[in-house]
Amino acid sequence: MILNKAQIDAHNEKRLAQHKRAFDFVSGELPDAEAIIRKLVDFQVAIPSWALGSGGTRFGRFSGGGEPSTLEEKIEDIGLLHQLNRSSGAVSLHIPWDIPKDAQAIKNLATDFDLKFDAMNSNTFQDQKDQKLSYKFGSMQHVDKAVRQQAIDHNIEVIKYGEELGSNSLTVWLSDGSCFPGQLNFRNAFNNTLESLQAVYAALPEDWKVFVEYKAFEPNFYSTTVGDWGQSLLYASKLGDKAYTLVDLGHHLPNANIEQIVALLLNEKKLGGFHFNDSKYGDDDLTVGSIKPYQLFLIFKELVEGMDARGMNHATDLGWMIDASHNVKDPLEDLLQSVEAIMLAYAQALLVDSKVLSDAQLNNDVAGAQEILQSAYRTDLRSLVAEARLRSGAALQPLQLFREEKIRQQLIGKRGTNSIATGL
Ligand code: PSV
Ligand code: MN
Ligand code: MN
Repeated sequence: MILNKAQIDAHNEKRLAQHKRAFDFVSGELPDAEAIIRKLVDFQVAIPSWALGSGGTRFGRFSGGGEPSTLEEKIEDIGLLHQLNRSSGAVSLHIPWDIPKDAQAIKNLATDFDLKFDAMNSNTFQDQKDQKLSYKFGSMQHVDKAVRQQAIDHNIEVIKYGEELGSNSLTVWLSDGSCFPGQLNFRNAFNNTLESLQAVYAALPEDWKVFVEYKAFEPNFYSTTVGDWGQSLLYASKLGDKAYTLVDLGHHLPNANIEQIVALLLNEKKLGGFHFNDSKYGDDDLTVGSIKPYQLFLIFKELVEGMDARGMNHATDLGWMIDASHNVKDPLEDLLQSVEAIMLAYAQALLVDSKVLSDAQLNNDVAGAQEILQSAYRTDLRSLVAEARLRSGAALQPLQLFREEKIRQQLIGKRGTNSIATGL
């Protein structure tokens, strides 16, 4: 392991007095800081195996060096993140980018780092070497039944890998759609996709869930067959109780009210998974909370309220994953920032007194309701998030520790400057 407990302890020791001052100041003002801290300690967000190298754009890729080039190294990187913040305790694999050749060995390695396997992701949006039929004109929607069958078989294979690793969910994101009017018969594309998804659903183990991820556009720019939450909800409803919608924050048309979508999907018991990222224009996959942190807070407020209304466990009853990756930052620093933004928004959402808010709503007190939300959002809870880390044995300031211990330089020393992570 690149980092040991003594290094984390020494880092925390140096910052403890300053941290305590900030924490006592804030927690003294809160009605129940302890309850928030307990929830923060439990909350874990999965790291996708494809976010550990610099990636992102179609136009160029600039590796900062020391990227993990095997699945084992990717798990080591996620283990390192988890040591630093104790909130990244799960891995989400993309097949075939990260095929576990020896599943038991990979599982053991993950256990050494205290990591679980979250949702498995299939990939029928690219052609792979040695693949028989092409997905150029779609996969599950394809006019040729043989292509559809190939896509079904691939998803079933992904489930098999997941079973070996102890995962219990499959995320299906399809790039299927069309680029020009007339290219596709919408109804046929929908029905073919439904039939294909039904075949995958039939192969799901008893305790598994399938998440149908939607996306408005890209790589198809005229229509997408699972293009929005309505279409995803239709598929999930027709498939059955084990099928859910997955919301990726970057997959909406500009200015969509994502918090309302989340509230309604939870209300319908059909929200299953979540991909965090941020964007200014489209599916930008930028660091969580870097562009629209208030929107992130509003989404979390709906998640907390909706899950509480249904008696759900925040930490385990939805599949939480970061789906961000780009070109200009160290991917590990970037992921630390994303996790921090998620924990902060979650903490702020937990601060909202739903009873007081509900009273304001029942009285049509519009200004009062806005004050309640904004005062939670404007409360600086960074020291609470740090306290949760401290209590779980992580670093008070993960990013600083990453830099102090020159971890990237160590990774470059081990893996070289030219190592390339597989993925996007
Ligand atoms: C597609 O844009 C997506 O959000 C899906 O979740 C994919 O699995 C992931 O990005 C990586 O391409
Ligand atoms: Mn996604
Ligand atoms: Mn995406």
